[in-house]
Amino acid sequence: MPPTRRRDHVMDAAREPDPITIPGAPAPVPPSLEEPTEPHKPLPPKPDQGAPETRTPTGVPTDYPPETVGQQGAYLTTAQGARLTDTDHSLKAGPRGPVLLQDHHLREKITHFDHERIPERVVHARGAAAHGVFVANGAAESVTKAGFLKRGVTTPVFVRFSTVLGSRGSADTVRDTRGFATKFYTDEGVYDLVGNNIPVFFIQDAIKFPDIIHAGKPHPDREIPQAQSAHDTFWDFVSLHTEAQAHAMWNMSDRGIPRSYRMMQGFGVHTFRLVNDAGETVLVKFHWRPKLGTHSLTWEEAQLASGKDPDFHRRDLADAIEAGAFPQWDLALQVMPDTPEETFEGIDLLDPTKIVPEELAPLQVIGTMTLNANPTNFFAETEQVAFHPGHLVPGIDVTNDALLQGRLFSYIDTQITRLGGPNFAQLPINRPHAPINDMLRDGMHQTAVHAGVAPYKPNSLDGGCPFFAGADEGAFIDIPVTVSESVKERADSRSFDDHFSQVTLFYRSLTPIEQQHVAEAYAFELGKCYEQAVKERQLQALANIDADLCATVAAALGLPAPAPTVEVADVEPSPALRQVGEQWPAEGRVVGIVADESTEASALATVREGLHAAGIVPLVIAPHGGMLHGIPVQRSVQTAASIEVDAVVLLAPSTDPRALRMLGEVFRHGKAIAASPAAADTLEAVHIGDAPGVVTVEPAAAVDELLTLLSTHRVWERLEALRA
Ligand code: HDE
Repeated sequence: MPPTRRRDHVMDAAREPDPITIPGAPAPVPPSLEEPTEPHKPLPPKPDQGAPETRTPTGVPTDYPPETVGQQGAYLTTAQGARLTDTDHSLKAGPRGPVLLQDHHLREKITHFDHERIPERVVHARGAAAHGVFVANGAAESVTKAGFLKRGVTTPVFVRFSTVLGSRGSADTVRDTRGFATKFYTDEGVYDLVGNNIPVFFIQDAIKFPDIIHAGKPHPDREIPQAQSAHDTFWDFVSLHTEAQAHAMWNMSDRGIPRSYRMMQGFGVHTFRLVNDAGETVLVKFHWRPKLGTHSLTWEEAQLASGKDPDFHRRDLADAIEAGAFPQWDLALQVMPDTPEETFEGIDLLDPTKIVPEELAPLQVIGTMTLNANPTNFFAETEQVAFHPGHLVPGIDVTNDALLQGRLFSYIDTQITRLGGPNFAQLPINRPHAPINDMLRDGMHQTAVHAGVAPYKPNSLDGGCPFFAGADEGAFIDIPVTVSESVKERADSRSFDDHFSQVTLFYRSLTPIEQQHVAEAYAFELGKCYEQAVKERQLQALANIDADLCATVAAALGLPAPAPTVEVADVEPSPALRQVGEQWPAEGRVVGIVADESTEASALATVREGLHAAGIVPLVIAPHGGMLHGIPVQRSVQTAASIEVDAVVLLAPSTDPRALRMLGEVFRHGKAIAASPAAADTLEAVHIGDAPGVVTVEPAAAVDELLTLLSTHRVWERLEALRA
């Protein structure tokens, strides 16, 4: 090719070209490419639609790389970045003509929408999550080499709470176990503690998981009932399969209907093995202890909430974090010696239907977790997060618990379907905060651009990289546990055969009002069953647990109470299992302030500010929305519900039946009520004036009175009196 032509070509390209002209066409107007300075901010919610008022600025910035930010630039574009002028009209052959197939924007928009849903989790489908931090106090350093448990180390976390049985759209307050899954983004890789709010499980071996879940899920013919255990197939299974009795009893207790995710304990359930720098091992159980205490709803509240606010727990968590009332949990260990038998005080530590009472192995706090930021996007974070009990870090290892061993297989398997391929660890929420250099390649939704030619080992072409780490470089080394010489068989050890003694222990450890709730729950659930044989078989199981409980439930069902078929165990109660009796901070609770135009502005302001100062979220309730004395009204009598509040301050008299119904419910559910003298007549009108936990006080003293009453969560005395 002649060199002169090439030079000419280069010179031509550098010169500003003449614009193309179209003969006869009007001169084109150049489009403005100037960016708007700011995208429009979303409109603020109306006062009665918004979350309770924010006290402190919320949230830590999430630690995602910039390329993961969903929106870049201010203009609406296609997925390929072409700017758009219109997204409301399809491209048509004239305003009344047919839509043209060539409309790429239309096809892209609808096609993407058609594929917006992914399969929900087969269990734990309904959940809510938050970001936070875990700060270790160093107490665990003697038993584990895990770096994130060293004194003062701060680790980002993401926690997802869930129900087990219901679908993604089911109600939050159903009677069920709650998931409590925590992802620690440690410097040594991700550690997942995938636990529940109940310390025992239904089954002793993972091979039975499909059976218990099929039994608990809606009946396969009509697909009802949703998110409930009150039906024949569930009780059919647990009455036949008596190892499930322990977990079923915990579900029937108040633990099955938590007041809030913020007020739930969490348990690792299985026994884990820890190893320290010296190679010494211990067996441990993990416990999360909420700083706010462990509290529950009443069954009537739970049922009301399912209708009035199916998002009750999800809203509660998000509102509290937005209001700056950051929930906190201590992480604690029960530490047991690692003996060849793997038992402690006669309790088989490989049996996940058993607890170790705290009186035998006390909880030792090893750090504190604070949840301080709501997710930015529910789908990207809460829905796409993928936990796995096999995500371990050096210093923490599994045991031979057959339930745990099966879980180690299940989670990654289900996530490949749910998240559409094997690369979900690259999603921002799942990405470890430690450097990644694996040899996993390609696959659906691969977003990494891997360099090099040798994703195999050994290799010479990539210089032998990646290299193996030794223990000194922080490698995860499986603890060299001796495997006993055994024959291959499908069997459990004999110690797994005791299905009742710990159920008796749990029941006998509860206070009378808690025991009453248990009996009522069985009566409700079995009362919803149709099959006589199922009810009778479950009564037989109750007879083996506690004769009084069995008699109460049998009487409620109108059936005779059977005699036990195994000797009822003589057990030492564990007071640590009770939820009633202790005092807890009231921080993060919600208190309704009922006021109207007759309320003195100063009284409203005093109570509201006093509650704020005590860390309580005030909810102003008035006959109308909008503003009252310059303060935003968060609920009108139409939108207010008793289930939303832990206590009420009545600053205005009322004859509105909706307000009175709410007051009646608050009273029936054992919640504290403080009325100003101006509102005292209303208490008299609904006959609740002189009951325990109902006080008439000047507004200035109302908050102090409530703080005392709220510290026990409910006015138990009143609940007991109402039951008597
Ligand atoms: Fe799970 N469990 N599980 N589980 N589990 C799942 O994993 C499974 C068990 C728990 O918020 C699934 O990604 C088997 C015990 C929580 O994303 C699945 C067995 C405990 C969550 C699965 C168990 C749990 C799950 C469904 C019997 C408490 C929600 C979607 C051996 C210690 C995590 C998914 C989240 C989720 C399997 C028993 C806790 C199917 C086979 C015991 C908190 O993989």
